[in-house]
This record gives sequence, C-alpha cells and structure tokens, in this order.
Amino acid sequence: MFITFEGVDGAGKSLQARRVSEALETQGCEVVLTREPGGTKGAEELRELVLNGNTDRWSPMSELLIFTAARRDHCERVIWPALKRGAIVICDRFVDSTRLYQGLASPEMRGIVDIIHKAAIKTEADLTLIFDLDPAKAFERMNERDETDMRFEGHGLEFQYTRRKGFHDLQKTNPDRYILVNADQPINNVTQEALLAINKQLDT
Ligand code: Z5A
Repeated sequence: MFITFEGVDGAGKSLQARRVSEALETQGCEVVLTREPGGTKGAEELRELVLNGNTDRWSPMSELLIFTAARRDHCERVIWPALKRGAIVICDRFVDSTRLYQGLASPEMRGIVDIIHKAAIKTEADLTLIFDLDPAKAFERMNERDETDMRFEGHGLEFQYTRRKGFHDLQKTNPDRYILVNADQPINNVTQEALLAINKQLDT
C-alpha cells in the first residue's frame, strides 16, 4: 500500500509520518518511511539544488523537471521495489505537492504536471492523507524551529492559503483516496485520526 502525506508547509506531516510508521510497525507491518524531494542519494542531491538559493533560482518548469527526475530515481530505487515486496510505503510529500506548488504557477502548468507525471512516473498513491491546518498556525509552528531550506518559505503566507484550497479541491475529486486529517489538534489525536484512516483502508 502506497500512502502519501500532504498539506501546507508546517502542518505536521513529517512528525506524523514518523509516528504513524512506528505505530504500523508495532502492528507488525513492514513500513518504508521516505520523503520527497529525496529518499535516495541522487534525489537528496537534487533536493539540495531545488530547496536552496533565491526564490527565483529556478522557473516553475525547471523545478518540475528537477522534482520529476528526483521522483523517478526515488521510485526506481525505493518505492517500486518496496511496493513489489508488499511493504507499506509512507512518503512525506509526492506528486500532489508538485500539483499544488509547481502546478499552481499558471493554469498551463497544472496540466503539464499531469502530463509529465503520466509519462515519467504514472504511480499514484492508494491513500493520501492531507494534514489540514490554517497556514497562519502552521507558520507559527515553523517559526519555532530552526530552518535551513528557506527557498520555498520565501513564497509567503498568501500562497499557502491558495495551496490549502488546492488540497481541499483535490480531496473533492476523489474522496476515497484523499482523506482530510484535522491537524489542528494535539499531536496524539492527529496520529490517531491518521491511523484510523489507514487501518480502515488496510481492512478493505
Ligand atoms: N515541493 C515542491 O515544490 N514540489 C514537489 O513536488 C515536492 C516538494 C515533493 C519541501 O520542503 C519543499 O519542497 C516544500 C514543498 C516543495 N516546501 N516547503 N517549504 P520540506 O520537506 O523541508 O518541508 P515540508 O514538506 O513543508 O515540511 P515541513 O516544513 O518540515 O513541515 P511538516 O512536515 O508539515 O511539519 P513538521 O516538521 O512535522 O512540524 C512542524 C512543527 O510543528 C514542528 O516543530 C512540530 O513539532 C510542530 N507540530 C507538529 N504537529 C503539531 C501539533 N499537532 N501541535 C503542535 N505542534 C505541532
């Protein structure tokens, strides 16, 4: 089963990905926890390239191609082999982030993201948990920690509201695959809500 965690910056995806993975391992599942951009040596190198530097360092199209190259390597070396042997893969961001970051750069880009994804990757998650939080609250949480990859944070709060709406719209297109998780709760409650959605899917 391929599960992706999505949401605006600072919604709690990475923390919940670790907690949910640990809980599923305790249930006896083999879990591969990974992230994007990254997950392999080459993709982590591309991550450095794309997340650092000035906001205008790459155009949306260049970014899309770098993220896709990183994703292809990640799928070939980690995600596809793990899914083939029956593991649960939990990936902290995947193509829906490309849809909601590079894809929102212009109406034309949104379609191009899907075309490139279909040509180079094809794989979609079986289940996508969208960690839903007011971007202003997420921003407060992020301010409390040390940040090194600042390029995307430079996009500002307004973009985060547009992305949050984009995630809501995506959820409506396929409510069986996309589940909204209320990220505005104590950490344990968020983990329980996420686990409930995953176990429901595992049982079907
Ligand atoms: N990107 C893209 O443009 N296109 C793509 O295709 C892909 C990605 C795949 C990756 O950065 C960037 O790449 C990202 C999109 C872009 N843009 N940014 N920025 P990243 O991996 O470094 O960052 P991120 O994915 O946005 O994750 P994040 O900023 O680390 O946020 P998070 O994982 O959602 O949150 P967290 O680190 O788990 O939690 C944030 C803080 O809140 C932390 O101190 C927690 O302890 C705290 N927290 C978490 N949950 C709670 C609750 N429930 N209550 C209180 N405090 C909490």
